[in-house]
Amino acid sequence: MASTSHHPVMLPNKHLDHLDSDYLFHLDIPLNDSEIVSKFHNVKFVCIGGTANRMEKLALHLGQEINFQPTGNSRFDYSFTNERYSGFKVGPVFCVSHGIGTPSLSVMLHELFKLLQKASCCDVTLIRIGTCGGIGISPGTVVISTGALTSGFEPFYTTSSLGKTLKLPTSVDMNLVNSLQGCRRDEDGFQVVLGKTYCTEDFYQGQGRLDGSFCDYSKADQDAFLRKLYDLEVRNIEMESAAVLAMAHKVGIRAAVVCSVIVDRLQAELPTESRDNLQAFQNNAIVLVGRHIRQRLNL
Ligand code: DUR
Repeated sequence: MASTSHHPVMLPNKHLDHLDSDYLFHLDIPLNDSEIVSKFHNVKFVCIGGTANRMEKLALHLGQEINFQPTGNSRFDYSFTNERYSGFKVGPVFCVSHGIGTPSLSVMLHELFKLLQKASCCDVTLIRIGTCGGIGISPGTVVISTGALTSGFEPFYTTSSLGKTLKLPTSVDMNLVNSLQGCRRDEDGFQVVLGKTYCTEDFYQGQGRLDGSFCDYSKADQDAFLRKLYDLEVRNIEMESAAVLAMAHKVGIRAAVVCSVIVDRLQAELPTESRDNLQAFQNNAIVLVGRHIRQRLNL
């Protein structure tokens, strides 16, 4: 690693010290199985994204980037797939799916963080690689989040604890953001933009679309909403950034959100590009993160 710092994952939950056994119910990993847990000790990067398929391809791509040599017949040094989530580990990189939205994501992150602590991981970076709608940003562009806003246009991830609303501040590591941005090369056929991300609980009304199953606002209201986001320096909309940035901040793990724009919301509701083009757009974020990981691993 380029950095000489040494930050072990240390979770702010004293109850964890007193559990006899602990099973990661959604990741399907028994934390008292030291053979499995020790496989994760070398993890330095956790890359997360919506779907299992995309995470498997991502792990294979990143494995090639870092010259990962699998042992035996498996292409990964650990993998799991269940009805909820999937994960694929290639050396120091672990790619895990999170589904859609912060509720699905947060369940996975709690368990992932517990796994990282149990495996005594140090200096871990968490990167969400996803898709998003752009605000005045054309499809194919990669947006790196400089912060996340949620409803009310506030920089908090809102959840609940014992029936009370819990607002966790979102926080971004600008060194990580700048380093990711610096991985763009002049010959790349895409732009990289920094901006705030608006994180919603819904794809349709939450993101100001007119084509949900119900909608009680006008086209003029939609225009005003998207314009307001632009004026607040928001450059993209998706459904997970606030929880990624707030939960990672809460447990002291460096995190970033890197998303490929698949539709400019100032131009259209849904993507109009071909499946092949959408695939290529998603690759842009992956290319950038792959270079960052190689650089950080001194490869
Ligand atoms: N996504 C959005 N809005 C968009 C494009 C992509 O939320 O306009 C992301 C976030 C979510 C999934 O996980 O993709 C929804 O399709």
